[in-house]
Amino acid sequence: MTESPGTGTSAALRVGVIGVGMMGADHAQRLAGRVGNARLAAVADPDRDRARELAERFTDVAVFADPLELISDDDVDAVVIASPGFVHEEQVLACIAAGKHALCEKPLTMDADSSLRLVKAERAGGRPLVQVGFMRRFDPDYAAMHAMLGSGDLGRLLLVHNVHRNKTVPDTFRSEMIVRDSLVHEVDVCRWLFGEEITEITVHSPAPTGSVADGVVDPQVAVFRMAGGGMATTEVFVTCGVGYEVRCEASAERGNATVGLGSGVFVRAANRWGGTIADDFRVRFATAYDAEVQAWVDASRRGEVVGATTWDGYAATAVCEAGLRSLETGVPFSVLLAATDPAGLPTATPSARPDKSPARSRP
Ligand code: ISE
Repeated sequence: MTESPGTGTSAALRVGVIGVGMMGADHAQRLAGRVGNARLAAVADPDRDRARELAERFTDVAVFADPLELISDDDVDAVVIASPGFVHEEQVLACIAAGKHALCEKPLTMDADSSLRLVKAERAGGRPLVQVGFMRRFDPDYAAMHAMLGSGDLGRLLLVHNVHRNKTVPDTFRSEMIVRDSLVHEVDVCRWLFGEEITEITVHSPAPTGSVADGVVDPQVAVFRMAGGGMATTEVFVTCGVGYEVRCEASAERGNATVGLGSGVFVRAANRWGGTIADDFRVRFATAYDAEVQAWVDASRRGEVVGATTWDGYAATAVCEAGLRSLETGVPFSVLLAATDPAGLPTATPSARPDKSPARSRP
């Protein structure tokens, strides 16, 4: 592409993907085959052999071992960051410094302070560049529920109940990851559905399943208090053994709505009666991921950001940080967000309890 994104050019956006694990490979595949106006131009991973292996599945894809080299490469217009969360800060900052659009997988970073640094860096740059990968916002059913609640037809939203179950996770998965990598999705869903910040979180530790290592708390039950007084509950159970089950039920003044009761074909055959459950999130949310990446490509070419912003990523990280303290201590923690900068870029959701101090939590 000879012109930079956002200048109305018709050339395809040349996208680099950082991280060639499950999610990076999935995004590479979608960029190479299913997303319009984009081209998979490069992949990067410290494990160069794995990066090469992925690149060889497509044509004309450059390979980098150093993600920062991919970001600064002149033949890369925009970047999908699917690396582990602890390297996101450095990579997102490099994208902002290079003026390149980024789609960063969740969590935005590992703690609220570093996420806030990204909010500030993006604002200092003067233009929105970063979308955070909260794909539920692009799932047709979640989007329809959001629109229905937004229309006001059901009255004021009072309660949300989420279920988030994974069939299984790698053995390395620990209690903290259930909060940071899994619950973080429902943190975003609740902020988005209520249009308010979460002001308090409690993470309860019920008796654990026998299928996890000693000391791992699975399942967990999280309770959020919203700025307007509403509440939300979430069961996260990452080794449920059944399949990838995600549900969200919203209870409003004049009705309720549920997403995730199952769809598709209902079968009676071979002693089986009913539908099927996807094994993992790449299948359940395939349509959402496609729509999310297409929306990101289209917005990047216009020089805009859609979906979750760095502020949303920061707020979600701050809630999870408080959630981790609650998980450790068993008591509720308040979420105090940094004040929004009135001179900065608009945020998608205003801070519920502005405080002059940086993001922090307290019991
Ligand atoms: C994973 O990282 C995801 O993002 C999935 O959506 C989530 O369901 C899973 O629990 C996480 O490990």
